Amino acid sequence: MKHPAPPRVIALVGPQGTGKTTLLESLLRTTSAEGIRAGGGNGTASEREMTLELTVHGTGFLNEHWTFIDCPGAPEFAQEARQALQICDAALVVSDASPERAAALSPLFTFLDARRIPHLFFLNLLDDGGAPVRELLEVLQAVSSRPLVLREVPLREAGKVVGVVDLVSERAWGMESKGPPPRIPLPGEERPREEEARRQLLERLADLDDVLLEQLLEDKVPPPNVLYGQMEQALREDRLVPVFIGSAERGLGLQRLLKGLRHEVPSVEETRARLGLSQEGEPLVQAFKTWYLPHVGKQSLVRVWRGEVREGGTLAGARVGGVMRVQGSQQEPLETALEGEVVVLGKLEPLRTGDLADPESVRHPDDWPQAPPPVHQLAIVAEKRTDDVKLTGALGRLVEEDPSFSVDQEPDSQMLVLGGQGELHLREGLERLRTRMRVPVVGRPPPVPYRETLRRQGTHHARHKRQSGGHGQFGDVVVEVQPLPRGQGFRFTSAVVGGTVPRQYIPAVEEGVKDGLRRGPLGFPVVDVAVTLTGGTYHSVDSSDQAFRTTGRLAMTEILPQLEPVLLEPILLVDVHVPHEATPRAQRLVTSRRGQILGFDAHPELPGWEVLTAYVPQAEMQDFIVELRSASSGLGSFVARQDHYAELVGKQAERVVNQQQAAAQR
Ligand SMILES: Nc1nc2c(ncn2[C@@H]2O[C@H](COP(=O)(O)OP(=O)(O)OP(=O)(O)O)[C@@H](O)[C@H]2O)c(=O)[nH]1
Ligand SMILES: [Mg+2]
Repeated sequence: MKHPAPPRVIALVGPQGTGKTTLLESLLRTTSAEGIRAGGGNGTASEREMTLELTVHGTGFLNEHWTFIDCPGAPEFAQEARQALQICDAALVVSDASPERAAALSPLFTFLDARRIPHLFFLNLLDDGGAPVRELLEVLQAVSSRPLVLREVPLREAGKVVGVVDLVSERAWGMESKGPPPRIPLPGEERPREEEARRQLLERLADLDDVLLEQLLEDKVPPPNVLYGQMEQALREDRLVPVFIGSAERGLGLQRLLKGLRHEVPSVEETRARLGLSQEGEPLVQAFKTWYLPHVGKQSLVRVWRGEVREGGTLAGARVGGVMRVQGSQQEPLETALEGEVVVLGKLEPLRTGDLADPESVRHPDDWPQAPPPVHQLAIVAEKRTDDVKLTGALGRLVEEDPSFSVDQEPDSQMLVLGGQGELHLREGLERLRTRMRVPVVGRPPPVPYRETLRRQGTHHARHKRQSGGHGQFGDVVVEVQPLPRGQGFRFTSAVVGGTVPRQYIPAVEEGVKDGLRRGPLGFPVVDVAVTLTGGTYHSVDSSDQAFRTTGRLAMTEILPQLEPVLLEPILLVDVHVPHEATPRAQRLVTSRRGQILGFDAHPELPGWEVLTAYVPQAEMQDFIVELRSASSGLGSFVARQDHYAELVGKQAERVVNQQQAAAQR
């Protein structure tokens, strides 16, 4: 039996809320998958919500199979989209026609261009009126290293868009309702504009093709089929980005888009070659998403790169516990998954997202997109104490499902801290812990690791003496305490001469001093101090390690309050990434958060973006991302790392100390 041609896989990507899900629904309606709602639920278009997780939908068009992966557009969920992009044959970038979208498209184009992922562009929301398409394209061109080549222009009647004109064939089509769109005549007065746009298209193509360039110079224009062929080739080689136009909601330009996909999107063989995967060999799959379902366990969403996969077969040395076709939130068991298909595989424990697996082995490709560092954190505890043990495992699975979550342990409090890409992302994380992992948790802002140090130096004589029948305890030390410059930590030296404190007890004194510094008079660990043991006395029977350790601690608790303790707060070095237009607002935000701006520069990778570098107190970073996003149309982000500690005095310091003392009394 001859298998049908393998499906081709398209990832729908683009800025948030530009109509990707709407477009998918319209495409499904136009093609064979009649009446399926891409969003999963069964609400109407007006209740459509932003996409948080990718969904997979298969359909057929003109006897060919297609798999569409609808990806979230929100930057908080960008990792989902990047993972889908890694395994698709082509990306379909959907954006509405507004110049402000350039900033949002910049990271996406940069990703696609760097990885040489063929992509097409659908300019959506071409409704009544609308912006002049060619002007808009010039704005967007600034953020794409590949030429954006307009393939169609809108046809307007009395200011209303009524159809699209294909610039290659110079034919016009009207709105689609049920079947294919009607051919409509191209009115004479539209001709000059159409011809001008066509001339630009040919020039763009000629830039990529010397033969065409010569022909054009001799005023010879090749026939449409030759031009279509050249464009197919150029897309496959990722040398240009064809731009289709239309309206997802009103059914404009959809058939033209589907035909464009049909002719121009590379096949699975070509994609395999692009990714450097060999054509010959045993079955090969790649996981691009992983999830855990209650009662079902682990499921891996994979693309089959080579061969066939069967339930009960072997992959990554493990048994394939089920092969399922996916359609939105529905799954349906399959006997065999064929080359090129996207399917769910059950219970493949060794397989992690990104992994390539053949029957015996598994490897993680170096170029699998790395998750961005977290920008928002919550300290979390299980709602029920009895879930504490389950929590660690649940968090591990959550990070496996979405590597843009991270889990750390806060060193001072030992609390578990869940990091993520924003408020919404973390809320989604907690929700998944509750529903999929069955461990309800509560999250709250993580503690700030304050420290304290001293402003004065001093000497202190401490004695610990206890007589309680039998053996007593006796320790006696003289210590000198000195503040050190910032960042020097803790230093202990002994300057004891003549054995006034016998050598064997000195380490115990140091331990005791450290005990005493663990929680200073303000309630935080004491740092940047030097302690010198200068003398003391001992008792031949009652002295012991334990007694000297207690004495060391006592010396600290007695002397520290007299040496002007001062609070230290952690300061982060923060690189804030924002679209150029948002830089002044980001700057104001940093300043209002007691930040100190160190400078700004053009972003090294993203056209149209800037990097603002600043010192910001960690205490001010708690919901920084929330305000940064609202100051930058949802696009801004940052990378922060601990840099140094700085003194904090006055009202703010008082508040911190009072809170710490109140917490200690609870
Ligand atoms: N007027 C008009 N509205 C549209 C069109 N396409 C989408 N919309 C509307 O735009 C809004 C966002 O559409 P979605 O399809 O959810 O956008 P999305 O790109 O999937 O959004 P995210 O998944 O959050 O990135 C919805 O209210 C749609 O009804 C269009 O062609 N014309
Ligand atoms: Mg969506």
